Amino acid sequence: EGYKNASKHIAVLAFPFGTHAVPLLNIIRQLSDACPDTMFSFLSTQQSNNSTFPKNLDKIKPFNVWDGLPEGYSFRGNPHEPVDYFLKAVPGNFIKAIDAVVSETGKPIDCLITDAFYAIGADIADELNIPWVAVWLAGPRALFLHFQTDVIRQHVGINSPEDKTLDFLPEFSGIRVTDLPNGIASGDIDAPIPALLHKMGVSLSRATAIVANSYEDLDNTVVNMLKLRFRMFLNVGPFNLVSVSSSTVDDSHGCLDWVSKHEAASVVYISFGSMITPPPHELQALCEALEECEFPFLWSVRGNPEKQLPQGFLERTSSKGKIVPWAPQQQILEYPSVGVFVSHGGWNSVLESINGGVPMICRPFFGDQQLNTRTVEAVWGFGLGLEGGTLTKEGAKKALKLILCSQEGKKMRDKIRVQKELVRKAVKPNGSSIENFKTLVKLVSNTYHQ
Ligand code: U2F
Repeated sequence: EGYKNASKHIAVLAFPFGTHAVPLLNIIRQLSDACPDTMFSFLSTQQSNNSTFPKNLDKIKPFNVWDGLPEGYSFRGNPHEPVDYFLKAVPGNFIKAIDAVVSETGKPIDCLITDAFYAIGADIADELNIPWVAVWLAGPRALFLHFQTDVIRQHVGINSPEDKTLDFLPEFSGIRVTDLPNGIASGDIDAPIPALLHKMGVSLSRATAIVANSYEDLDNTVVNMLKLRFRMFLNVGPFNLVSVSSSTVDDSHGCLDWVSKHEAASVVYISFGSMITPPPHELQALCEALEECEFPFLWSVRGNPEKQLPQGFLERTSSKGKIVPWAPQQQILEYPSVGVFVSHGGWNSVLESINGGVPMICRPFFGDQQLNTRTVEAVWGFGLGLEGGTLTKEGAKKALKLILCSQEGKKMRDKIRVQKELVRKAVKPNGSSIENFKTLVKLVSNTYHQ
C-alpha cells in the first residue's frame, strides 16, 4: 500500500539485542517525519520487532529476520548465547529478508541504513549501488578504538600481561589496555562479537555516512579525529532526545511520583541496563551498603527481587526504598531529587545521566561499559568506578557517600551539569545535533535508485 505511492524505499537493519533497536527506531521515526514520501522497512528479529514497535507506524514497516536459534531452544540465562546464534545467521538472514521485502513491496531499495555493527552493509550497498549509512549506537571513543584495533594490537600485542595505557593514541592516555572492550587486545579476539567489531572498524570508511548517538561537545577532540577519517561523521544524538515523537512514558509503578517527593540530590537510582543482573554476592553487598547508609533509593531490578535480594531486605527497607521491574529511567534522572546513578555504564545510561545532570557510580560488565566507566571517571570526571571493579559493601558505601555527601561529589555534579547544558543546547533548534540531522535528511532524500 504505502510503498506504491512512496518515492523512496529505505531498508534498515537493526541489531536485535541490548539497547540497540529502540534508539535506532527512534531516529528512524524522526527521519520518517522529515521524509514523508519515503517508506522504511525495518528488519529485525520477531522478538525485537514485537517489543520495539509501539503500534503500527504509517511509513515504517517491521519485517522479521531469522533469529538463528536452533529449534526448541530455551534461554538459560547467558545473554551472549542468543547473540552468538544470531550472528551465525547474519548476513544470510538479512539478505534473504531484503529480497523478500523487495519482491513483496515491488519497490527496490534506494538507501541502506544499518546498525554500524553490520560491516556487511558496505557489501550489500555496493552490490545495489546505493549509499550505506551506518548508525553507531554507542560513544565516539569506543568507535575510535574499534577503528584503531589493528594499531592498538601492533602496540600492545594481544593478551599481553602488562597494564599499559594507550598513550600512543592522542586523547587516550588516561585509558588503560584493561579498559578496552573485550576482544580488541585481550580475550578471544575471534569470538563472534569481537570479530564483528573488528570487521566493522575496517569497513566503516566505506560508509557514505556514519551517524552517532552522541553530540559534538562530548569528547569533541575524538569526534574531530573521526571526522577526519570518515567520509561523513554526524553526531545526531542523543537519539532519544532528538526524536520527540516517540516519547510515551510508562510510569505504571509510580516512580515519578515517588522521586518527586524527595529532597534535592538525595536519591540513589540503580539500574544495570536491559541485560545484566550483577552476581548474588555483589547484589548482597549493594543491599548492605544501602541499608547502612540509609539513603532513599529507587532500583530497577531485572528478574525476581524476592529471590535475588537478601532475605528480609525488601521489608526492612520498604520505607526508604522502592524496587520496580522497569522504570522510566530517562525521566527519573531528570528529577532534581536524584543524586547519584548506580549503573553498568551502558552508553544510553551515560547519555541519560548527562541529560539529568546526575553523577554516576559504574560497575561495568561487558562491551564498551568498562571504557565508558573509565572515561566518566578519569576523562570527564563526573562519576566513579569501584575499587577492584566490582561492588563490595565498603566500596559502594564509600562511593555513595562521596557523591552524595562530599565536596568532591558536588564538583562532579557541577561538571555533569555543564554537559547537561551542552546536550540540551545540541538538541534545541539550531543545535549541533539538529543541524547534523538536517544534513542526514538531505543525504537520505537525495538518494535515488540507479
Ligand atoms: C547495551 O545496552 P544496555 O541496554 O545494557 O544499557 P544502556 O545502553 O544503558 O541502555 C539501557 C536503556 O534502557 C532504559 C534506559 C536506557 O535507555 O533508560 N531503561 C529503562 O528505561 N528502564 C529501566 O528500568 C532500565 C533501563 C550494552 F550493554 C551497552 O554496553 C551499550 O553501550 C549499549 C549501546 O550500544 O547497548
